[in-house]
Amino acid sequence: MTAEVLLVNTNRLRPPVAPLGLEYAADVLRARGFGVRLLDLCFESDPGAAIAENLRGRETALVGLTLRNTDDCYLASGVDFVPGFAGVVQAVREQTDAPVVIGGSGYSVSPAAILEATGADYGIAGDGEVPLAMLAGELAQGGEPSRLPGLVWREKGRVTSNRPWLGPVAELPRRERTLLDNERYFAEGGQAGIETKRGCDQSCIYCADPLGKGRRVRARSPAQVADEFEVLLARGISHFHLCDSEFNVPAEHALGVCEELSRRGMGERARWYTYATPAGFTAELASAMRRAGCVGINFGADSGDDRMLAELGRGFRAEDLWHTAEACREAGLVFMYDLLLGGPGETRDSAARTIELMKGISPHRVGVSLGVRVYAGTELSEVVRCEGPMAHNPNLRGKAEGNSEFLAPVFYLSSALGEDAAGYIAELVGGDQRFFFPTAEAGTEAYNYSDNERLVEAIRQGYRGAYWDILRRLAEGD
Ligand code: B12
Repeated sequence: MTAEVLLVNTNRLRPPVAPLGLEYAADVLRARGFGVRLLDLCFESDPGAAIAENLRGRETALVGLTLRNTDDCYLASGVDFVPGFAGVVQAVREQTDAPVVIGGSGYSVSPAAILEATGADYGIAGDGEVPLAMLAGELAQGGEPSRLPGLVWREKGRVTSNRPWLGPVAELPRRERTLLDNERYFAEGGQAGIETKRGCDQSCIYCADPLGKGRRVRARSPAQVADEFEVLLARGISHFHLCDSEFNVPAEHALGVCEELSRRGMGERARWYTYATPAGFTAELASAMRRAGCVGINFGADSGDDRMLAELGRGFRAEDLWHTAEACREAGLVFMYDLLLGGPGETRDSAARTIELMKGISPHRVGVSLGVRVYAGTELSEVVRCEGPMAHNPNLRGKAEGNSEFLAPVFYLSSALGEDAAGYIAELVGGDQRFFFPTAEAGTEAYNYSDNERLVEAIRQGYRGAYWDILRRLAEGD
């Protein structure tokens, strides 16, 4: 019998979010003839013991570990997950001589630095399914893997990397969704993830998504997406969150998916949520989404100030936020606007204008993030470099020293907001219940989904759906 590939989920946050990437990787590995087993540390009370037990006395060809989040990306809390992940890699190493490979959406924001920090043998940046199967094949044959797409490895003491795999996702095998305990994730996490495409062609200066997923959109066919809904619905899973960067990029694909979902009666059978951009969002798309089972949308609005929207590289204007809101209301969709305050050029005036606009438009909820996480390879990281030595940059918060790869949480917070930026924003929000504004003092449960007990309890009581919408319903007694 050939040795199996062991896939390890290291994300233990609550509510639990299923590691979709591992599930998709398993489909490709199996299609290429590999045996696959899962160790889901999310549901293990003693991860160290579970690792030892899983690896003891078993032939293992390769161990793949996923890192979904490097940190919680919140300035107010600034929780760093990389040290814990490095500990898990170490624990695996102690139990096996099999090659250790790491990957994931968190891993892909800083692949070389995380390979160094963890001591894993290989990393795969970006899409993982095909490169992981290729690597497993190459290693099984004693081959030389250094030409594989997305591979990150050490050569003569230096970390080297290849470009990510950016092939057609529509040609990947059918998504079986059989690796994980999806029913348990639904019962405890309140939703299941589904991807309709990868990649994003928008030019938001702070976003790391295009680095890992590419700038060219690689779509799955509407029928493939609908099939995946069917697979999960058949197991009693009824609430979904799309895992696209932005569902309506491009709008034609979004419309095509909606048509297929409507044709299969998803409007009556499924309830789903998604991220979307206000750029080019139309009433036609809103009503198509509603007919297809969409119930709520989280828009990355970022700002209500035209100058700031331009600074952040957004492709819309403040006025569009009114039209988007109107389209959602007409279609009967619940929606929220996510703000990203404190970026380059933010002033007390631009922040005040943004909060005022939000109060005027009155989306169902407004999420406020203060401080923009800086990632290597983004335009924002170039802005930071141009501003001189990081340690003396008045616009940086978090780990500004000895962190030139931006791996530890570090945030841009425009000094023009003043010493007490959080206090100022809190004053502007003025206790308005429609706003989620996490602060260090009040705790971040108001909006952070990382170990959020309020959400865990609500889901236990039967709430389902996007977390912002569950928090909204809790507040409104809905
Ligand atoms: C949808 C989404 C959510 C939804 C999830 C809904 C659901 N049911 O799945 C919600 C809203 C709940 C959410 C919450 C959070 N999220 Co989120 N989320 C996303 C998003 C848009 C998609 C994630 C996804 O599933 N993608 C699809 C899968 C298939 O892709 P993937 O996971 O990347 O896997 C591929 C590769 O990474 C690789 N791979 C994965 N694992 C492995 C393992 C090995 C061994 C290998 C080789 C390869 C590999 O192969 C896979 C297939 O190609 C991403 C951004 C993005 N565009 O990916 C952010 C993202 C992952 N989230 C992020 C964050 C910060 C969070 C929160 C911590 C926010 C918070 N503070 O509340 C929480 C954490 C929740 C939790 N429990 O972990 C960040 C992480 C950034 C970072 N620095 O690490 C991201 C990248 C967004 C961003 N750019 O800031 N999120």
